[in-house]
Amino acid sequence: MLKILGRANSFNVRKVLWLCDEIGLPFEREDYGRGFRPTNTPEFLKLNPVGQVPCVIDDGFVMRESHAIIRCLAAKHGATTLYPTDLKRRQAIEAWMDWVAYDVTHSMRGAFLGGQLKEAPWNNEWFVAQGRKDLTAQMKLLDEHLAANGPYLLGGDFTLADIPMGLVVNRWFSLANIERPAYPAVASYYELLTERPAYRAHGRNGLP
Ligand SMILES: N[C@@H](CCC(=O)N[C@@H](CS)C(=O)NCC(=O)O)C(=O)O
Repeated sequence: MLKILGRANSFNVRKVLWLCDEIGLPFEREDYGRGFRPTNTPEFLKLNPVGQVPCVIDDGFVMRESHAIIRCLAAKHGATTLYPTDLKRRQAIEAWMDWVAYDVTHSMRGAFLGGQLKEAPWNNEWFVAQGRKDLTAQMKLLDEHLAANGPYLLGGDFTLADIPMGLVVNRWFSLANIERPAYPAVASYYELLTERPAYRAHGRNGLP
């Protein structure tokens, strides 16, 4: 059975848990990461040299990086609506995933890790202000995209791109101390995703 190493409250582990529930893939999970078993031991680093969760073991095959993991599992299990074989559609899905993994994650370091959790080194005043500003601009862009092309990122179908973005949107609405403009298409997207049991279990589940 698929083994997921990582705490269930981790932003990136939650993407894998959501995908597994979404496609009905059974798994076992072991708690690793902050507050649980350490990820800097030689044993864990042999599995994931960057010492982060999630790390997933599929019949002896070890995977790391949440987006690469969910793409691999969706392809392996023939989830072709979530991750189509058509290369143009696939490219559009991966583009949104990469945007979240790089640009939006960077903004959230300031807005969330620094501004909300007050974690060093992200709690630098300038970095927090910049993260809030960038994240707000990114949510505006998302709002415009969804209003014109929604209700999901790729239009009518829920795809793999909506998994990282669903986590981002949940975090956006969980942020305190931020001036949050009303973005109606983002709000509707949040409600639409909430209809999915797997999102309620791992995305909009009370955690930021
Ligand atoms: N790019 C990586 C980022 C993974 C990451 O940042 N994981 C965090 C949890 S969300 C982590 O391992 N933090 C250290 C810890 O929990 O001990 C991915 O997408 O998998």
